[in-house]
Amino acid sequence: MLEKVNNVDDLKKLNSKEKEVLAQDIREYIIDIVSKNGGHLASNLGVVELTLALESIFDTRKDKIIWDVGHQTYVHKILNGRKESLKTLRKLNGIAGFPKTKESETDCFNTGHSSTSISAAMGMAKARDLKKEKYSAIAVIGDGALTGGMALEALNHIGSSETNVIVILNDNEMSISKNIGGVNMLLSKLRARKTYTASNKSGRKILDKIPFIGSHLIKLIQRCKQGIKQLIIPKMFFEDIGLKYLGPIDGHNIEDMELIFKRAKELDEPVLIHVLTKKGKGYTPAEKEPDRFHATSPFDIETGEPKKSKGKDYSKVFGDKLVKMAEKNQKIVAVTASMKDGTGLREFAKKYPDRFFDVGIAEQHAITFAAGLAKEGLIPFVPIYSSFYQRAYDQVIHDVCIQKLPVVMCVDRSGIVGADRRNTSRNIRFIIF
Ligand SMILES: Cc1ncc(C[n+]2csc(CCOP(=O)(O)OP(=O)(O)O)c2C)c(N)n1
Repeated sequence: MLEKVNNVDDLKKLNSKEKEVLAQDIREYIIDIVSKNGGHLASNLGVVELTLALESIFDTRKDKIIWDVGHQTYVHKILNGRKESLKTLRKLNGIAGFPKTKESETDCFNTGHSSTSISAAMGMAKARDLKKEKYSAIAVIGDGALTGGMALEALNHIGSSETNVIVILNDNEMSISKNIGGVNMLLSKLRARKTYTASNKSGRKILDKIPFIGSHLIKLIQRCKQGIKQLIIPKMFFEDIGLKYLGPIDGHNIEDMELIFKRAKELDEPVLIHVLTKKGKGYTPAEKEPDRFHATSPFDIETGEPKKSKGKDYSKVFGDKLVKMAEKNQKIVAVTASMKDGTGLREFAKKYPDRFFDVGIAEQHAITFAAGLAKEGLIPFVPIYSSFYQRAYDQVIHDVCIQKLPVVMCVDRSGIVGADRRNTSRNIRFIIF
């Protein structure tokens, strides 16, 4: 099927069964490439059906789909003119691993740093309305990225705007590691609800046809449902801050998603569609260890084992040393912004769970939180990749440096990174505080 599909027009001609076959082909294609070149695997496998449904209902040549972080856009690239060039992923002068406006008009906004998509979609929607144009503005954001302050700031703005912006929450219960925090607690209550399916909708159609009684019955059921919702999810959060909540919906059922996307497209208000997906879907090693397969080096498809065993890198040296120092000094604590593994803190978290804090994708909060810890006599270590430290410049200066607080800022990935070197100005950066 993938041989027949070269662009979104080919996709739009397929029926549901054919799209399912295509989804399988795309998975195999991505696994094959990433096993050879390395790349972001688990997140891409999780959004195959979601991407097919989105690109079937919307038109990326006109509508604006902004993928948060953007590490999960391989399927989008395959459908939008870059099927062959995906083979050059992580190669010198090869295709970018993230959306790039320079690469295609269908990549409508560059992403990379988390939690920006809702703000950008809101900006595009407002521009559309002012210019009296017609297109949809859609942010696709993961449950991990939703923990970032910017995403919450944008939701706050959208809620009072009456602007048609569609937020698709791609909820796989994972950031890079297991997602944590209050937002995750809220989502787990919503996940527990019955999923919205095409058959729910057809049930409604049948009721609709019964004259008089039908509409009354629907209203009654809706009132009861609302009552139950309020009981289970106090105040409904998203609806209370002004977004229509649709879902949860099975993110691997293309037909169901297409129905709900069509509905959202017609609404004249901000909508949040809660889509449930499985990270690593369709490749057993990645389903079992989605964190290891979030971003991977080349691996053996049969076993899932890396082709080259990983040597001791700077993060490992740092992590081991910190564990040793923490044995001797009880005041040492560690803070991460959703990067426990990448920054070498796995051992520390295991050994000292009470002294380890994963605050979500929240670099700004991480630094000021560490400032609070330091002010009260603890010694916080905060390892953050150099690129993401940018998020917290203000907190570093205003909350830590000016008050001369002993927060230990550990900046890694501040150099030229091998496989990612093309186009990645974000990797060539030195931070001196
Ligand atoms: C500001 C910032 N901090 C950290 C990261 C590193 N990072 C990349 S993806 C990711 C997890 C994203 O989780 P989620 O949004 O749920 O997407 P998923 O991969 O689960 O689909 C993190 C922490 C980042 N891209 N930006």
